[in-house]
Amino acid sequence: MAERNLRVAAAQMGPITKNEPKAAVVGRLITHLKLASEENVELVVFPELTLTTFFPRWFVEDEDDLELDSFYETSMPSAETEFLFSTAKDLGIGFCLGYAELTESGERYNTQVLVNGGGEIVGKYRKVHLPGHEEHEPWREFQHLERRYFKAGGSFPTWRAFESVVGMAICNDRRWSETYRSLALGGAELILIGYNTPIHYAPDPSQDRLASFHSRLVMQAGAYQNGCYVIGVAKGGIEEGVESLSDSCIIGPSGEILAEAKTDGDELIIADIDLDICKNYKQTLFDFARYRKPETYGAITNQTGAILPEEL
Ligand code: CDT
Repeated sequence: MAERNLRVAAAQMGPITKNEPKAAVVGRLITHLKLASEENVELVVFPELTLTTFFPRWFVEDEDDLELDSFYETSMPSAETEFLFSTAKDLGIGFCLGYAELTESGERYNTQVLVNGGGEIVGKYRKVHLPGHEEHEPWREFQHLERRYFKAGGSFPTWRAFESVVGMAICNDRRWSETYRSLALGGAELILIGYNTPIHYAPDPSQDRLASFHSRLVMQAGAYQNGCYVIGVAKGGIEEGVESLSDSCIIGPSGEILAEAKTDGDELIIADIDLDICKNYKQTLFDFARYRKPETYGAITNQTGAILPEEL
């Protein structure tokens, strides 16, 4: 059997200001692609909502507001991203790009696409777990209105690409073990996750100092428990006064970190991965077909909140 080695990169982004034109952002993405090409990278992963500032931090009352619409793409490639697609195709590099999607019927999603080395979109994922709140909450230092500006996606698909099986997840999805297990049940060996994680968590600021630890904890556990590689990619640094976690990293099926970002800005980190190592885990300790007990996991799909035993 031929070896399945892949050189992958996490293309971390530093802050994007509210007024930064998408064309300027695309220029930064292309700088990443060119660097990646010099290093013979085959797949580059960009963050969640890569093309703009993280706009859910502001309240906009009217959803038909044109300024709000300017953060969304109505097609992909869009006019502004066409050059990204053609450059990647010329370089023969695949990529994963997060963006805000506005459909023809007016639905809004937090979306990520997977593009192969030939410039074709081979997969589209819409974020399932939308964190934050729906209404303006003035007591917060900044808003987190993803639940106002996006509709939730409805599945965790996987695709055959890059001689592997690939799945995607977006930011808050990475904190939920169901995400990784759903993708791994679709055969995922490689899980691509873009994120924007404000370090300050208003409902419980005691978690602020743990932002980096929690981000690694969930992605490393997800990788190990499912025998997958995980590529976690941040848009980090201080953006419009709000500090977000950087800490992009590439994690192996052992749960170990193979490469990690050292800065809070635009930074490309690279790892050589051997996809066949996934089998070491998927065919032993986490041999799902042999060891899983789905008949005992009914609560996972039948209920959302906890149901406690009756009080005595
Ligand atoms: N973008 C995103 O999903 N961020 C969330 C912030 C959580 S608090 C509202 C995250 O889980 O990192």
